[in-house]
Amino acid sequence: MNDTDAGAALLRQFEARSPRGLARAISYAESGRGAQLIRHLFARTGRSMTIGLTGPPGVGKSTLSSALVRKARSLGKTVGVVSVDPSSPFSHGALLGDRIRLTEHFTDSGVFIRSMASRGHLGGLAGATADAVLLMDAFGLDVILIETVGVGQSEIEIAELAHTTIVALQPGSGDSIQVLKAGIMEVADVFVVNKKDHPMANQLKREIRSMMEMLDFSGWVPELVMTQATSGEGIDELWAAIENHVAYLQKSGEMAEKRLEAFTHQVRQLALGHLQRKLERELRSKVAEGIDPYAAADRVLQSFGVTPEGGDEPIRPPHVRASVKGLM
Ligand SMILES: Nc1nc2c(ncn2[C@@H]2O[C@H](COP(=O)(O)OP(=O)(O)OP(=O)(O)O)[C@@H](O)[C@H]2O)c(=O)[nH]1
Ligand SMILES: [Mg+2]
Repeated sequence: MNDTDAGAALLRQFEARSPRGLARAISYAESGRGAQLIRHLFARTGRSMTIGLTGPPGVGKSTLSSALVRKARSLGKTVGVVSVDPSSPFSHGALLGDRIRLTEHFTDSGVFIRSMASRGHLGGLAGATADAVLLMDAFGLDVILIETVGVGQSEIEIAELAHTTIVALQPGSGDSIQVLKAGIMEVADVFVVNKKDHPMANQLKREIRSMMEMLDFSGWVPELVMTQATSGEGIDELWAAIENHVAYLQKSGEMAEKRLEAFTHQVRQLALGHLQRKLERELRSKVAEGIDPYAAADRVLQSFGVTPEGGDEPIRPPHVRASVKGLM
């Protein structure tokens, strides 16, 4: 069977709303062969509510995911969960943990769970994840949850993909300082202090509150919710916070911007992936010539047909929604 036949069979399976079809479609996309499929299905996307859930290792993301899935199911919504491990492609420890926390949903046909590593995809972590989200959306799932461990860049990417970004933190871990340093503060739509059964939980809540006072938010001000994911405490409040944010996005007209942002993000990642490959080839052939780095860069760019641009305007990333008071 050649690739086109396989693609057509896959599309039929997908259209028959077979979960296996969705699973195979995501595998296809994951191995960098998703373009044709996405082209076919893209017109059907744009209906799902997309929630990003990020935070440090062990904070309780998967336990929270599982509780959120339960909540969404109780409201009759179908759910897709994508858990992304942006760390080593060879370590599946986190993914294994994710699956264990989600086992209660495995037999529910209204829940589709997918773990993925992101190696090999043209658009990196975001590329593979963005494709999975598009496919789940086209498949007709109502809610899509993207879980990713926060290791710097990944939460920023999630914030660009998701409509609502939840940042989970845990007491007694110095998490609030970490958040401040990594610039995660500015991407959170909802903060969750999980493990509220921990004695330091209230202190963390106060720390986040005072960090928030240092920021100017344009529009939405992040909500802060305390949860105990293991018992389900606070999950109703967390769901309400998500719904409040979605309602805000719809009312303010920012939902359209969000969708465009996610779209642009994926296009940027794809284009950058192509450019980077081309660049690597050019670098190999142009660099070892004993010229200065600026001249070498100019030459590389010329071979792209690009005239180097001047200017020292800072590039403001689109996901940044808040600024530090008194700084900007
Ligand atoms: N005490 C307490 N423990 C919790 C709570 N929520 C989760 N845990 C425990 O914390 C541990 C980690 O939970 P996970 O849900 O796997 O955390 P995670 O953030 O998905 O972890 P990684 O995917 O490995 O980054 C597990 O042993 C959970 O049972 C909570 O509210 N209170
Ligand atoms: Mg997990």
